[in-house]
Amino acid sequence: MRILVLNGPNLNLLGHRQPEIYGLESLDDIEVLVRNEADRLGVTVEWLQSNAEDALVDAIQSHRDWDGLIINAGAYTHTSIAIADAIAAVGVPAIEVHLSNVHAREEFRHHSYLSPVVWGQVVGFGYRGYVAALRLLHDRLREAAP
Ligand code: CA2
Repeated sequence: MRILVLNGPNLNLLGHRQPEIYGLESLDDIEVLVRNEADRLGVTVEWLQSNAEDALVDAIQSHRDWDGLIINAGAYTHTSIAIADAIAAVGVPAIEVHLSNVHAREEFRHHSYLSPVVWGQVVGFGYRGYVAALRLLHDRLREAAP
């Protein structure tokens, strides 16, 4: 099973600023935790971060034959029809992750263009949300095609 994990703009800054919102872990720390869980589950993970919307769209397109996608699109969550279209177009089952509880924050973070095209969201659990999303996607994909 191959799962792409995509991280959007500014997530490379994690661990350095606003730890009260996003936690103390860096994106590299989270990658290690996800890779450890992936090894346990026997899942191959590709891990990418980009600040550029087009690079995120390109990554989704070029992994069109992968089994699953975990995406924290950062602020593009709230703005990007292009990323939503790419997820819908490739048809790869996806889970949306947010470190913070976006629904408890500013109004503009309450809407996600991605939520209609993903299986579900994991929101507000910090780095644990990535690990949970990996387990959830793995379990549901195995259920769909054992
Ligand atoms: O909670 C999340 O995971 C978000 O996707 C993070 C985005 C934000 O725009 C979304 O509304 C919710 C922001 C990522 C920026 O990360 C930073 C990390 C450290 C310092 C500043 C920004």
